[in-house]
Amino acid sequence: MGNRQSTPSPSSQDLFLPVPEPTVLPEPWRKMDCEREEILHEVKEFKPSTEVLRIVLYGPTGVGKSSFINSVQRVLSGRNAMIALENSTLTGKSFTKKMNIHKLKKGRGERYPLEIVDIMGIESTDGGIKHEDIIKAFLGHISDEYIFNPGAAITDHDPKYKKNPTLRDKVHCLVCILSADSVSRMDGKVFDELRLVRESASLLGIPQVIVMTKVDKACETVSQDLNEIYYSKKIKEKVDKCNDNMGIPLNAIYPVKNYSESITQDLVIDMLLLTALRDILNFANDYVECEMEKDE
Ligand SMILES: Nc1nc2c(ncn2[C@@H]2O[C@H](COP(=O)(O)OP(=O)(O)OP(=O)(O)O)[C@@H](O)[C@H]2O)c(=O)[nH]1
Ligand SMILES: [Mg+2]
Repeated sequence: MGNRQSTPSPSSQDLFLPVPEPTVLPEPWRKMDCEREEILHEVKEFKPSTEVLRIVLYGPTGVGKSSFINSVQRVLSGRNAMIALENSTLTGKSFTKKMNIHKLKKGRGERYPLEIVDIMGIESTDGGIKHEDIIKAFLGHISDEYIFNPGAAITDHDPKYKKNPTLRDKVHCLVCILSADSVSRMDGKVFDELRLVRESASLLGIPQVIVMTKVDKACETVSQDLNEIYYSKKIKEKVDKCNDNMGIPLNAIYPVKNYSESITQDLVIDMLLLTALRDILNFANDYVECEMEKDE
C-alpha cells in the first residue's frame, strides 16, 4: 500500500531557496496491514472467552467518540450506520449526555459479542462529565441511559446505580479518544481528568488504548492521501504527543479517520479502524481471561 511520489530534481533557481522541512518520513513508522478481508474476518469471527466484551470510549468533547462507534458499525456491516448520534457544530459542550451502551449489530437481530459504551465528553469548563462518573462507568456501576449530571457525580442512591456489578457489567478495555488536530493544545483541566481516569484503571489492571481521530484535519498530506498516514511526520508527532501526555505506549495508540463525510466504503479508513478494533478485542479478552482465572 502507499502511492508514494518521488521528489522532482531541483532546478538551478530552486537551489537558492530555503529547503522546506520534509513532511514525510523516508520509512513508515508503522506498517499498514494489507489484507482487509483477512482482518475483517478475524474481527467478525472473534469469539471472546466470555459472553460479551464491553469497552468504553472517553475523552474530551467533540473528538469523535460517537463517530467512532458509527464507523466501527459501518466497517462491520459494510454500509452507512448511525447508531450513535454525532454533532457537527463544535460548541465546546458535549452533545452526548447519556450513557449509551451500543450493541454492535450483525443484522436480522443477530449481534457481535461486543458492546461499546458512549458517554458524555470532558469539557474544559465545569460542564462536562466528571472523572468520578467515568470511573463508575468502567466499574459497571452505571446502567444504560443514565443522564450524566455535570454538577455532581452519580450516587449509590440513584435508581440507575448498580451496587454489585458483575464482570459482565464491567468494562474490559478503556479507549481514550483524542483528536489529532487538538491533542497538542489540550486544556490542563481536561488532561487532569484523563489522567485520573487512567490512574484508576491502571491500578485495576484494565487495559487502555488511545484512538487518535481526525488525522485528515492534522496533516495536509494525509488529508489528500490517507495511504500516507504512517509516513506523515505530523501524525507521528501527534502520536508521540499522546504517548508523552498520557503515558500510553506507542503500540497502543491508533491513528484513525472516522467515516464523517464519505458515504462510500474506503479501504484505508477500514484498515485503520480494523487494526485498532482487532487489538482492542484482544486486549479486552486478555483482561477478561485474567479476571476469570482469579475467580477459579
Ligand atoms: N474530518 C473528520 N471529522 C471527524 C472525524 N471524527 C469525527 N469527526 C467529526 O467531528 C464532529 C464531532 O464528532 P462526535 O462523534 O459527535 O464527537 P463526540 O466526541 O462524540 O462529541 P461529544 O458527544 O460532544 O462529546 C462531527 O462533526 C464528526 O463528523 C474524523 O476522523 N475526521
Ligand atoms: Mg458523542
